[in-house]
Amino acid sequence: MSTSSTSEFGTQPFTNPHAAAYVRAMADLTTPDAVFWCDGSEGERDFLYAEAVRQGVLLPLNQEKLPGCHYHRSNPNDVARVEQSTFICTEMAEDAGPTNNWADPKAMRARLHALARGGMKGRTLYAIPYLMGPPGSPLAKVGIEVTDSIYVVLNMRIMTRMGRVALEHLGEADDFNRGLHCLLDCHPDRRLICHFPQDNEIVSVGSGYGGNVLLGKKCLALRIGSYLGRRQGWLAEHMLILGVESPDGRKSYVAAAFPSACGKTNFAMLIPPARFAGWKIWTVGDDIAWMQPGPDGRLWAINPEAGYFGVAPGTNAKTNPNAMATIARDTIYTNVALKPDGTVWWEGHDDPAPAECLDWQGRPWTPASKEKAAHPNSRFTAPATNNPAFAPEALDPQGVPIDAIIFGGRRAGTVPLVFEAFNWSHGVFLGATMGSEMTAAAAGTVGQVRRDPMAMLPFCGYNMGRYFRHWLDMRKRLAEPPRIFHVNWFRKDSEGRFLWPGFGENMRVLKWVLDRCDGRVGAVESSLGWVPRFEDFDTEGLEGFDRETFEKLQRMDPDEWRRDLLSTDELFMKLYTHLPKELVFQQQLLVARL
Ligand code: OXD
Ligand code: MN
Repeated sequence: MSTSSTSEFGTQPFTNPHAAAYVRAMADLTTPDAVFWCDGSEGERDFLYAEAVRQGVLLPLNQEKLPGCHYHRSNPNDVARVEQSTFICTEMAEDAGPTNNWADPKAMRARLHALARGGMKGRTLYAIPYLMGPPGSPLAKVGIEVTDSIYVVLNMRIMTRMGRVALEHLGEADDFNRGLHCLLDCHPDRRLICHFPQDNEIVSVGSGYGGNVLLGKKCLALRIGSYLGRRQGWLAEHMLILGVESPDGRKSYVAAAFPSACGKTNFAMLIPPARFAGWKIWTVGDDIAWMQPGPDGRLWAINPEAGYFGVAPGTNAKTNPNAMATIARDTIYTNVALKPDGTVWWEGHDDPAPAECLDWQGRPWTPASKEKAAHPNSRFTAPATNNPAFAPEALDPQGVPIDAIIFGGRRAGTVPLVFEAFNWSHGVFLGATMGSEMTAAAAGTVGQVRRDPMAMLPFCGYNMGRYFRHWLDMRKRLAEPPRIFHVNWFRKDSEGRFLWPGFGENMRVLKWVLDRCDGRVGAVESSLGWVPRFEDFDTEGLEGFDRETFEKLQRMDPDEWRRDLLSTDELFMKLYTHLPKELVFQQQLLVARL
């Protein structure tokens, strides 16, 4: 095994002895033909894109229409996160808790090493140093990912602060996440995404899908991050962060948790409707928030990521103009359709369906084809700084102070458009009991409602009961806690039509949320929480939206809620041994109010 000899790039081993020793140990295990030490430079980027094109991993797109953009097709069996193959490996099974797959660390490590042994023969090992969070942030964390996928390297370049900046942040320390990724033969039987939170280590084999292999994202920023957050007194959450600037120049910040593929990216990049002239939304992050109490007793948040790994289908100039501008350059498209002119298309694109193209599997496709041209979980990977609404505060090491937290699921029925928690522990209860219909972001039954506490069901790296306790305990360290809200953009009428237009119009909900935070409006007490009065809810310019529609959207049917509570009960029973009593009391109070 030699250091990469194909170019001047990739030849400089890391000077941090612990990082270099980890890479060498992984190379000894996986026996690649060469080791490529990434430094994150521009020259290296150009070299790696050329190399990925040469290998056929990426296809350059039409450089006039989509400058700097590339196209990738994954193995058709490898298109989403695989929750059934994702493990938390802790000494005690109860540390992983009943909502995670648990495995004994020694046995799992032996299994993984047997799979990875010699697994990079004939290939190049890329050693990627990366930083999650703005350089200099007290919350920022370093990871070293070792991978044999050049696609992973190029995606990590977009999604994280990759290269020297990470090694500089690390200095001489040994405090970094160790991550091994090995494609193997990409067979579902040999696909395992394993976390060793007690060792700050990740091993992912047998997949090339982003959520399984861009180890900084779900694996470090959420699963390992949530574990570290509990020990160190902070929160790692599946939340977007946005800034709302009012016409007088004041900025407020909101963090919002929605399950995967439920519109976090769209909400984070929202453009207010004409009615809100002078208002502006700024994107701090679209998927992950790391939050800790500041010296002022407020909750401060950073986005640990540097890019967006967004769902392509449904993205267009109406649903998300900022995303369309963001992905017009320097973007990697995965599993979308490829048009003859070297541009891309997906269901819900602005352009009409092409007369002919290649579908996400490379098969000829026409509008008469029965299957979709783009995979429902096809993705774009794009730099956050491309976003016209990118908030400069996203670069601030201290982050932004959060005024409101919003929880939301995708629910065709039962759940009103918006309501506010009575207090912090009621808000934690609302987050803990969130339900949502499953989407294509994970392998499973799309459309089935499941409890997805705080949108963290697939991402909480430890016992969910203890996670709720940690949330409740945070209150003691917050002199000025954010207010907590629950929203549902997806309620339908009896004919199956959406009752709420969503997208930019969600600004109206945001306005009510901020009016509540600033004490500008009252609210009505309901069984579920504080709800808006129609008079306080801005509907000006919202065509055809009247009091009756508002009431349908806000309707609360006690019978539907009692049915919903049965599935909350199921979750609570599952977590019984570690479930904080406060949440049981909150549930009893809700039952009493119903
Ligand atoms: C994502 C997800 O990719 O949640 O962000 O699956
Ligand atoms: Mn996500």
